[in-house]
Amino acid sequence: MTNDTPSEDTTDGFHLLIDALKLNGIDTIFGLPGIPITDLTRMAQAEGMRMISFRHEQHAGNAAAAAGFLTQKPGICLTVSAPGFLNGLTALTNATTNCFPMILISGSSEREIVDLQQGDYEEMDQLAIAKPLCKAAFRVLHAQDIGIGIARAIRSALSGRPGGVYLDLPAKLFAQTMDAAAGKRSLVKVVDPAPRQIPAPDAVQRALDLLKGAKRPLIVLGKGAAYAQADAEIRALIEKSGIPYLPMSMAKGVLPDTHAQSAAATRSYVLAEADVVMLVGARLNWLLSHGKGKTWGGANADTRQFIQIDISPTEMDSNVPIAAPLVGDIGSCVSALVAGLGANWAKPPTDWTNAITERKDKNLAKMAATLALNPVPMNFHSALNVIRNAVKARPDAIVVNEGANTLDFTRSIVDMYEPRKRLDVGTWGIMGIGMGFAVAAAVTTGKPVIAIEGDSAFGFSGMEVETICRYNLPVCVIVFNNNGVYKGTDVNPRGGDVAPTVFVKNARYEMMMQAFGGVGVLAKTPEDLAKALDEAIASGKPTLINAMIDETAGTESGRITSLNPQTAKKK
Ligand code: ADP
Ligand code: TZD
Repeated sequence: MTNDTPSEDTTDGFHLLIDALKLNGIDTIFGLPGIPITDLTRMAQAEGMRMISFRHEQHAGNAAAAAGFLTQKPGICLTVSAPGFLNGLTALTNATTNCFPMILISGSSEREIVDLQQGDYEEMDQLAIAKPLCKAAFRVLHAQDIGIGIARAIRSALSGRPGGVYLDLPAKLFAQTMDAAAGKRSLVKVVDPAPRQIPAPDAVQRALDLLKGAKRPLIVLGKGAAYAQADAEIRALIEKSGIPYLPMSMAKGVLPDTHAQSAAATRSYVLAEADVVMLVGARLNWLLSHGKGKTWGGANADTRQFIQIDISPTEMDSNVPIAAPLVGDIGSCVSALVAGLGANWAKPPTDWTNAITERKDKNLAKMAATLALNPVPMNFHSALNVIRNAVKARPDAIVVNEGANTLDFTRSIVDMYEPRKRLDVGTWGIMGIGMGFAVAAAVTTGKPVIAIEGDSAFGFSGMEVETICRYNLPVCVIVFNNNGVYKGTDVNPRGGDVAPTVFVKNARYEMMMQAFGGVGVLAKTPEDLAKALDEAIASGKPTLINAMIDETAGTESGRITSLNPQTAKKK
């Protein structure tokens, strides 16, 4: 092996990396060029890969994570060393937290200098820093190991519980050359990167027995169920069993939200009253109040039993005892349950399903009345009513959603009709995923994307509207502009600076899109919003609609006010 320029008979680290990705069906890289990976980005493009360049690595990383969730192939994020790596790391860790497969590939400085801390350009021991923050981390030092390095990264990201993987590639590696034929032989096409995990028959039977005895059963679908792409099996389980179900945020659309068995419109009732709850790709974390406390109170609080389907055995008993753990991949577990229901399966008692339907109808009627109002200025409901209708007309559109009130209201008002069409702040409730997720959704699916953004949330990734314009992506960003974080009415009691949650009033966000050649529209009424959104979806042009929302609408932290220390103290 030498460091000569490759000739016809030789290859180099750059090309081995590109060939290894392509061999594994990866055709897109999200990243940001610079030393030592600038040439890599050029060569990837020259070799026919899609190279999507961002303005900040965190958004490239978020794009890779969303691509991973949508496609079941690890999304690739490529960054420079130290600062670029750190910018990408938040996205890698967020992906790991959400169980999305991605690989962060960062160039790094010379090992000899880094390890002696002699002050190299962008010096940092990146591998050590990444390790505790992701699912797995590897470094490749020799060109002939690139094939194996990529294979290990792909398998680590996809197998078992999916997650983020870090791959450290020192600058020297890229220029190393080796014999082309040997290089080709060194590449690995990963066979069956996410092997099915068949549940044990006795575990299936235990779950079925519990379901059979239930008087008030409930199924909770989480984003693992969306990721698993077992849509037909899940529908069969819900419909054959007749059990009401609740979709977690990103599981909306696995079955259409308008499905008769959806209990989403009466969430608190079913959580409090269910006697047997089956979790399908959903963790009993804070988003489900840890499976205990007031949310899960009600008549069956002390006797409620849980069935949990998850690929990760250690998820069981994480918060409350799991009476029937079903460890395996969702497709296999759900098929086994459907097969076990048999011909004589008795649907749940009608006093339970009727009680749910009754409450649901009442709540939906109440919501319809609120949505029909047309207050001036526009509020969350009247604006979201427009988007609700737009998504109904284009169920293939992908909704990206972040903010506090903007998130909570969108989740409950905008129905989803197809699986994996909703991407949001996920397990951490992180702000800043908006434009990265939107770019990935557009690039990987080609479908229209509607990004529904609080004005604070939008600010975290707003510069990427240039990226959206540069690649001419069919993304319509709707900024819910209420002049601040949560709302725009806080006042500094001492005068002087504005309050910490307040922004420039009536900011003209639409001009940011205009600055890069996209369409920008100021919308003060639902009619303005509907017209602009229809045009954006029909034209596919990058669009930003600045939706002016009543600055007094909304509550502190949206629906999680109770997590604020001051509020918690008062309780
Ligand atoms: P939500 O936030 O929607 O409630 P979570 O992210 O908490 O969902 O839970 C997703 C769960 O799905 C994780 O525990 C993960 O291990 C699991 N999971 C992901 N993919 C699969 C799969 N293919 N089969 C089984 N479980 C899966
Ligand atoms: N920083 C990061 C990375 N993630 C966060 N979740 C926060 C800060 C705190 N935070 C929230 O939890 S929501 C939110 C912040 C700053 C913004 C809410 O304001 P908004 O939405 O304008 O986006 P609404 O609709 O006006 O409430």
